[in-house]
Order: sequence, then structure tokens, then C-alpha cells
Amino acid sequence: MTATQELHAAGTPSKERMTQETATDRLHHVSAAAYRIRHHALNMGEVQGQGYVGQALGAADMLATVYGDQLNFRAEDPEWEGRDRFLLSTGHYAIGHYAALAEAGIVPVAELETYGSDDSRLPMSGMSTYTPGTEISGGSLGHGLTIAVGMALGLRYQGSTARVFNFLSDGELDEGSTWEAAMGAHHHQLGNLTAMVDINALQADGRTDTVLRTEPVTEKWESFGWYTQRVDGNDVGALLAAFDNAADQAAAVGRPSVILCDTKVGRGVPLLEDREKAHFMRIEEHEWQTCREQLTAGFDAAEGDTK
Ligand SMILES: Cc1ncc(C[n+]2csc(CCOP(=O)(O)OP(=O)(O)O)c2C)c(N)n1
Ligand SMILES: [Mg+2]
Repeated sequence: MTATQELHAAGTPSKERMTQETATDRLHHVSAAAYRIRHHALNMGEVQGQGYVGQALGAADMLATVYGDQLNFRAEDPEWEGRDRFLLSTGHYAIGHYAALAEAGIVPVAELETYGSDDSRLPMSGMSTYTPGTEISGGSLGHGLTIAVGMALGLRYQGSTARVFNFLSDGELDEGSTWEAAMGAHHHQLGNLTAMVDINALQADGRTDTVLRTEPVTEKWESFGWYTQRVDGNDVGALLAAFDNAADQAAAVGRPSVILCDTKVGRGVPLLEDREKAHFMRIEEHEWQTCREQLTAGFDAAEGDTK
């Protein structure tokens, strides 16, 4: 078995085991999970020949950090009452989420190849009624954080220690409802709520700064009363530190926490990183294998650097 094949077989160790790992092991564990998420995403994209592959590659490190290190869940019982809730606002990021659910052991890896087919549990846009481990039907952008606020409040009333995580895109910052929810979370001092925003500087109609300028984003969240961190969303070490801070500090001071993650669409596959039409990518039949090879070569080189 090669090192890469071993990685594909490895799966995710339990949370208990994670706590015993050293910082370096933790970094390797999450980086390897991100690699597998990207690999799954390419395989799913190939089923349809096109799709939101660039977002999955860009957000893989965020998803790997959350599912591989932060979330408290039971793979064999996705509806376990004590679970942390992960809400995907952006239904069009479903490929990335399914890959993360497979990595988490909630969806079998073999099932990923049914993505987008009739009768599949993995529809092209994320829907809670179809897919285990999927809390909401996202896709109507700007609603995820509002639901997350309600859930966080409800869990607190119930005396639950479960946390709520909401994954948003930078396009969702154009939505007024996102900011109403942000105000509500601060008002209710929801320390059990963590939002992460994928700032890939892109939207359906072009670059975020040309569609509707949202910067300065950091200052906006701060002024809404949130504990705010901004990190390179493709740097696993930075993500781990930010999520640790969010867990410690936000809960301690009873205010919601946001992690603003600057990411690159197509990250890890040079062929896709500079595609012009990046929101919904068309990838030619002969390109998929090249994509996988580039991904593996980049991962092996990065791992070699840290050994
Ligand atoms: C309320 C709402 N308005 C418009 C859309 C259409 N839409 C689908 S994806 C998208 C882009 C949103 O920005 P972002 O998620 O940052 O795009 P990406 O980074 O994936 O390119 C839009 C406008 C939608 N799904 N929901
Ligand atoms: Mg975007």
C-alpha cells in the first residue's frame, strides 16, 4: 500500500483519541482529511462532468477542520440529541459537504458516486430530508444563520452544551437576513454559536468586490458584537488555532464567534485554481485524471515538507 492509498483507507479517529494527539499529529490528521475531501469532491464532480467543484476544493480545509477536529457527533447515530449542529447555508456547496460526511463516516464513501442521480440520498443541492447528517436545506442564501440563531437559543433553553456551527459564503453577506441574525446572536449572547465564512472573493455573477462590496468584513462583524477572527482558510494550522480560540473565548465571554476564512477556489488543483468561470465549473473528460494527479502531487509535496 502506498502512503496515499493508506490515507484513503484511514478514516477519522474518535474525538477522544484526537485529544491525546500532539499538535503535529493533529495538523497531519486534518490535512489528510482535507486531501481526502478534495479527492472525493473530484470523483463526485466527474459523475456530472461539471458543478461546484471549485468551492469544495476551496473549502476542504475548513470542512476537514470542523468534521475532523471540532464537531462532536456520532457517526452511527447522526441524529443523536447531544450532537453539535453543522448548518450548511450554501446548498450549492453540497459536494464539499457530502465529501466531509463521508470523511466523518456518516455517509459511506461508496455512496458518493450516486451524487446527483435519481433516487440518490445526495442531491445536487444540500437537503435535510435526503441526507443523513444534514441539518437544514440550504440554498436559499441568507437563511442559515437565522436558523442557527434559533437552534443555538433553543439548545441553551434546553440546557444542552451542544454547539451550533454555521457555514456561510461571502455571497451570503449580501443578504440583509444574515445581518439581522448577527444582531440577534449578539443580543442573546450566543456563545454556543460559531459562524465560518468562506471568503473566496467570488459569487455567481463575478468577483464579490464587483457585485456588492462587503469589505471591510472584519470590522463589520466586530461592530455587530461578534468575537471575530480572520485567517487564511487554506492553512490548517491557522484554522485549528482559530477554532480553538472560538471554543475557548466565545464561550467564556458569552458572545458568538465568527471565523472569516480567505480561501482560493479550486485550491490544491492548479489546473482549476485559475479557471475564469469558477462559480460553476465545466471540466473536460480528459482533465479529471490530471486534476487528481495534481492534487496528490501537491499533497505529497506538502507532507514531505513537514516530515
Ligand atoms: C436568496 C438567493 N438569491 C440568489 C441565489 C442564486 N445564487 C446561487 S449561488 C449564488 C452565489 C452566491 O455567492 P457565493 O456563495 O459566495 O458564490 P460562490 O463563492 O459559490 O461562487 C447565487 C446568487 C440563491 N441561491 N439564493
Ligand atoms: Mg463566494
